[in-house]
Amino acid sequence: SQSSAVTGLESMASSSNLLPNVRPAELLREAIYRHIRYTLVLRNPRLLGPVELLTPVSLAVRDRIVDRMIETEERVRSKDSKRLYYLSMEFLMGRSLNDNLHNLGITELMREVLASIGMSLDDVLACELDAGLGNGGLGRLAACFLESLATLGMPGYGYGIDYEYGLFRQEINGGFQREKPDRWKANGTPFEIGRPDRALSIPLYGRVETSRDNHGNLRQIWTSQKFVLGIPSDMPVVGWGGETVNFLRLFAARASEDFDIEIFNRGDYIRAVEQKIGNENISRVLYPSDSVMSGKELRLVQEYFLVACAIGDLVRRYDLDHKGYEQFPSKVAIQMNDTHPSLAVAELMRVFIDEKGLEWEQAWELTQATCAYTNHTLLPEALERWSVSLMERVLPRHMQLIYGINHQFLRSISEYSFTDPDLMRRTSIIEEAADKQVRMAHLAIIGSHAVNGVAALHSELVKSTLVPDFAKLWPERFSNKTNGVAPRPWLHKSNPGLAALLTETIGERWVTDLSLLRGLQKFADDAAFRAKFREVKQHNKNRLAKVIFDQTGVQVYTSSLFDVQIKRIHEYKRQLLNVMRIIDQYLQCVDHGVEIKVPRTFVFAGKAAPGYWAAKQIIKLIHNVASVVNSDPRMKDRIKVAFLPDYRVSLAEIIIPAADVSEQISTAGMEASGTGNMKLSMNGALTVGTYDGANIEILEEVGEENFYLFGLRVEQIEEMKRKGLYNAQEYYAKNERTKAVMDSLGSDRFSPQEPGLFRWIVDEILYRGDRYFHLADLPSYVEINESVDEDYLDQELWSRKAAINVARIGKFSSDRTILEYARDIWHIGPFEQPWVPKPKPEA
Ligand code: B1N
Repeated sequence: SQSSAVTGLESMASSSNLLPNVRPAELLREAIYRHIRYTLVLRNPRLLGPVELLTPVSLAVRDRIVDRMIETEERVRSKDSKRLYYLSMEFLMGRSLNDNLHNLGITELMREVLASIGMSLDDVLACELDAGLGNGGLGRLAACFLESLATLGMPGYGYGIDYEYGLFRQEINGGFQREKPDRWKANGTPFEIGRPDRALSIPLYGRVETSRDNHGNLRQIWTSQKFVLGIPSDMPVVGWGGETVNFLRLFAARASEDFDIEIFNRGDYIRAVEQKIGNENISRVLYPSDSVMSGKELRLVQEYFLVACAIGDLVRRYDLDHKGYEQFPSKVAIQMNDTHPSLAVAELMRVFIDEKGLEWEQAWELTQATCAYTNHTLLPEALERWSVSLMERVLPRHMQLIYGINHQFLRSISEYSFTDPDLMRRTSIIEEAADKQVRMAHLAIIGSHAVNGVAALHSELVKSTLVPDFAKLWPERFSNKTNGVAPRPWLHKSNPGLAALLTETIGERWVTDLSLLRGLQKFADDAAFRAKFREVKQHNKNRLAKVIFDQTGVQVYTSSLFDVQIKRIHEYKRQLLNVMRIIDQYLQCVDHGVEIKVPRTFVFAGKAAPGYWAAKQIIKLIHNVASVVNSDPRMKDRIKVAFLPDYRVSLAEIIIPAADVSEQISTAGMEASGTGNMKLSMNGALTVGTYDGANIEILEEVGEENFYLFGLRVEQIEEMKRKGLYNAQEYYAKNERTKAVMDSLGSDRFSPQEPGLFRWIVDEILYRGDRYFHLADLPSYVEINESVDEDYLDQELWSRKAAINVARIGKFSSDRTILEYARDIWHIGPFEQPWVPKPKPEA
């Protein structure tokens, strides 16, 4: 692009002492050569392969980014701007080099430079391992938010953990998932800038003593703690055009000299060193479940480690330029990404009271005005609760503060006890049970001035079903912030064909103002435009077909409809429903001679939590169905099923642009938002979806004639649950095809060599209540797919619908989401960036 190419050029001129009229390509090549020689100490650049070139190429790019990062920091600091800190246990950043080149606008320049030394840029990019420091949607949302913050020129920073091992690598063995450690740092991490000088010492364990301070007041002193060091590294986050470069600060745990002085003093040197090593485990590995809380002590310690590092760091930064804390909430906003960092509430109180000497009332006012909380799930098994006894041992001072917060809260609502004597029990932070628990969502809500859900329906359900008491007490605190995805990585970069077509049709400004895609609307009726649109899709499908063949050996037809379901494997996301529909089509074809009119390629990808047995069995089922269907000559190759292993950001970037149909089929009320749904529609896939999460809003935007809606609504599901009306056996008995599908699972038709393997599915659905309503939704799912087939046969009709999806998807840019958070919750402003739209007044 014109503007970004200029930016790239300037960037290099400003970071180099060479004359500005030296060609940028030469400057860049010189920088790479310098790193090959002086950083890697290698002699002959031309003998290096793509893996060896990745580091020097990345470092040459990083040098240019660093200048912008320093500049950005000077700008924020000189204006004393309010900063937003996004606290998250997960950031799914994916590959950095490509993203950074792209946002700097120097991808083509780098391609040229590498070509001149006989190297392919794409080969080098492909060598980078993903930074997979997250499980799925929640972690990727955090990454998209950082990209949007930088693109919008806002002072917003991520704080996270520098996991040595990210989410496990998934291998498939005989159709079963095997987990392998993800050594993502194995080839170095050129985009992590170490900041050992900013290390922090984090206290853990110990006990609380009461003593008197100089004024004779009682003070609680946390003593005899153990200490671990938090060592920060910064990952630069480059905004579009490179004007603003923010950072994600990740902390690694290192043993501190004085972790447990007593053991050293006792002279037990070996045991002391062992202890030290043990404490470096805090940042060793990401917990691999996104739906069940683990309850393990190490996870609690991780959560506190993140919170204490982040708050220690941001308070230190605040202290550099400010006296006193009155101004704190007008200079600092803290966003808690789910409850995982909700100890921030207690930690801020501890810092204000114990370290800064503030009184309780003022500390509380500042804490509440600073913190805000986003809820991402209603699933009861994912809601965090920590046992009081564990918290008392690991964080005794925090437990005491939480009791104080709870006491003050319960007193404040005591007036309502006359009319609602149960209110205190329901809203208390402490759940009174045999083993007392701390309800982290209650702590987060009470300690925040703003609480939000991630899609309209979800935010309503938060208020009506998750925490109705809090919603009634403080209605003004609750709001919705529908999720979004960043269009630079998920459209402009990953789908260059479509991006070029969009730009040639409506100009380039859509990249930073996605609502402008509306301008495409009229071209959906233009046959020449649709032909080009189809050509782009075909190109992307050809590319995916090669990847499928390389990864799985399955040969797919590039002219078939590509139907994709890519997301974590979970019963509520209902990959099983998808498989049942495939089985139905297969049985209809081979047992009843029903012709399959539209050939389809079913693409699955996703990881199962290692401890989630049912999810792992579903992966096995997909493989077994694939092997039966793919090899049955009676199918005449009309259906192919492929499971792509090791789903991750860089694989999503290849699958999404190639999709014709996007499967978003969760049980209504269970998917908080979804974000893959947005990425797929943005890339011209049509959604087959339930009335759930952000699907509802996508449907509202694209229009029901451009969306394949099916299935029960939340209200229907809630009513059936309430009245005990749902009986899967009735659906089984009254629907022939449903019965045939279930029977095939019970009769080993897809597990001839493994008798009984899928009997559990029959048990779960027919005899254990079918918690996810598979059988209720199967017939309407089958039916809607017949409409899909019919429409796909008319390629002009289909591409019109697909183009309209792209034209009307603008709402789901994370730029829009971030502008709403900034306006309603954070109250941070952008620096002047030419493209930043004025925030729309609230409706
Ligand atoms: O967060 C995404 C949403 O789009 C998805 O609908 C939602 O399922 C996802 C515990 C989670 N909710 N909760 C988690 C992740 C890790 C963990 O340890 C829970 N992830 C979501 C973004 O809003």
